[in-house]
Amino acid sequence: MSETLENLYSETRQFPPPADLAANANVKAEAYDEADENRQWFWEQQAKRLSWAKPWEQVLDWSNPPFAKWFVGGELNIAYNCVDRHVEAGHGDKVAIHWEGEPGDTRSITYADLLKSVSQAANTLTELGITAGDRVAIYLPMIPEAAVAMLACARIGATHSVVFGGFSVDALSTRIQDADAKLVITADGGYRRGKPSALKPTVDDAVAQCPSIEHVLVVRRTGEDVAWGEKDLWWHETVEQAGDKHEPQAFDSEHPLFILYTSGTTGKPKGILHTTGGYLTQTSYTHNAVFDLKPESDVYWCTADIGWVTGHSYIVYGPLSNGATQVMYEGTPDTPNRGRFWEIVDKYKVTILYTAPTLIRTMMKWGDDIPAKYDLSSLRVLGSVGEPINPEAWMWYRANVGHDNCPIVDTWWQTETGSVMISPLPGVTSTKPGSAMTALPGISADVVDDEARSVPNGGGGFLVLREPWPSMLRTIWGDDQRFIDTYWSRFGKGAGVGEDWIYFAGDGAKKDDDGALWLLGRVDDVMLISGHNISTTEVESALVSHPSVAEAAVVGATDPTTGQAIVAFTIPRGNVDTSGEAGEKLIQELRLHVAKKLGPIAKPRQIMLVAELPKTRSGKIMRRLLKDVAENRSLGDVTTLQDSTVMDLISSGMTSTK
Ligand code: 6R9
Repeated sequence: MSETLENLYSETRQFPPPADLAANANVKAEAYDEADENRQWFWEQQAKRLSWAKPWEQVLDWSNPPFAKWFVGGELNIAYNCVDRHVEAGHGDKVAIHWEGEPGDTRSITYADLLKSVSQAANTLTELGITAGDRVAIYLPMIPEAAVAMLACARIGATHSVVFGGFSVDALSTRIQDADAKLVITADGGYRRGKPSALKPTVDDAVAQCPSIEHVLVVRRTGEDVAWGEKDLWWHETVEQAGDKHEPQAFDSEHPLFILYTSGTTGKPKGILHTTGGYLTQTSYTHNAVFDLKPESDVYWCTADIGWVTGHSYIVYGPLSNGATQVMYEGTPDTPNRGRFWEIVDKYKVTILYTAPTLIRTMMKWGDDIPAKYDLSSLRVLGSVGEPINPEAWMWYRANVGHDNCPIVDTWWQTETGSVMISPLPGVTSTKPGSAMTALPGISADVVDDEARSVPNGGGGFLVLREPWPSMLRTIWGDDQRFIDTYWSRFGKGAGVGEDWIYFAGDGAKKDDDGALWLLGRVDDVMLISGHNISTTEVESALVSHPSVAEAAVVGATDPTTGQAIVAFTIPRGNVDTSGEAGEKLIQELRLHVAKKLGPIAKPRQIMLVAELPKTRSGKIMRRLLKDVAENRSLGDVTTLQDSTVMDLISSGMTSTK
């Protein structure tokens, strides 16, 4: 049985960078060679983007692998780098955040305003007894206070642990307990789908199970009634009344900055730990390089939630360390109508948009006529993150949002990597729809077979990282052994082979004939069909390339003859007739379409037409649950689903579309 992936999909379209963007790009092609010549020297140059209170003595200490230390002996304050220094440089009046509430209320926050709020919050946290090294849980909607709370923690050296505002009591309390947090910062609620959505009751129930919590700091957002206990304090009665001067103290480069939990498919959530100097160096560098950020003229918008790593690195730390002006939006893309995103792009003249494939496919489903109603001509760079982007969704994004001339940067990275690792550079790379292309300068990514041998162009296997990088996770909070077992024991020294430590990312990937990288989804999701390893991503992309399909999720279900068989859940585009015979006809057509694109081995045994797919809050399809449906099992853990009613919809639709 071969363990490497079949290489089924081929793509020949290619788009060079626009000439004017290439001519003025922040990062040019030479960067790759410079970094290849001397990786540590390269990262040392990038660290100079930041303001250090004390210089480092050593770039990288890798004497105790896989535990890395970057910029050893250096000291800096993250909040100073993200806020104060821009004010000191005369940019106090510059807007840091154009915030747009879902009901239409807005706030424009300058760097001077941000300095005031972060200083006040830092003073309040200190008064509440929070000191360097303490953990603070943050459970907030997408309001500016979320960024302020994170920066205030960073300013005083407290380690934040942000938990998605949609997670349940159990998810919140296990994360608080694992981190042993002393304080929770939350809100009465936030706005979602046109209504206030309460948060405080969840916190109350969670805190009842968490004796470590001494105080709960509550932002008033919706004004709805909340129960009030003795640990509770209002943000507006504390932070907003506090002194607005606060002297930032420098912390060691390896001081813990945050813990962020990733759920994974099995076991308890892993608390991914990030530290200070290396993390900020790489988020700042990549935000500048990958988006070609021009802080004086760009308006940047990342649509992620702050509870996802993308919100940490590319709403808070990357953009603010670079002095960017950005948009932050509280709500859902279809409130009050399906044009809300494009209305925001038009209103703030957004130039750089960073979003997820799930949203792009949703917009495809809603129809081309919606973005066409708005003026999107301000856009100049488009980004994608979170999942492989199907080539047809990429093409749709380029044509309907990027007016056929914005480079698309498909950025591969993980909570664990802290910042972007694989991506085109918008002024350098000729992009191919669906490919994340190449590792960034200073990053060593490879695709290997099951014996850690680099696969040749045209081959497929496992994505690995061969060299440590500045924003790498330092460990799993409280569990060094699990850190070693999960990421470092599959290949290389940690697996008892050779001298090198090799990071196992858990993703399947292939190199095309030109050596460009294609991400193929989690290795756990790979299907084994009659002895062939086939990626879910490739079959999904083949389905999405049919004009009637907006979105597809594919799983391998146990099959008596083939071992596993392909079962596809497919969302038709808005205008497609799926009733009765038309639906049956479409299903047959789709099966043939996949066989034609990828070969008969990839032909789905069964296709179901569905209205929605189960997704996490960061938009990743939960194939594990679909597999339960396909194999007629009762559903596993659904606590991290964005919308738990989706599974009822899918299970009940099963029989009629078989
Ligand atoms: C940033 C983030 C990490 C996993 C990762 C991979 C998938 C993310 C991707 C991508 C293909 C991309 N992923 N970006 N797959 N192309 N551009 O998403 O972090 O939530 O920890 O997820 O997401 O499978 O391993 P996280």
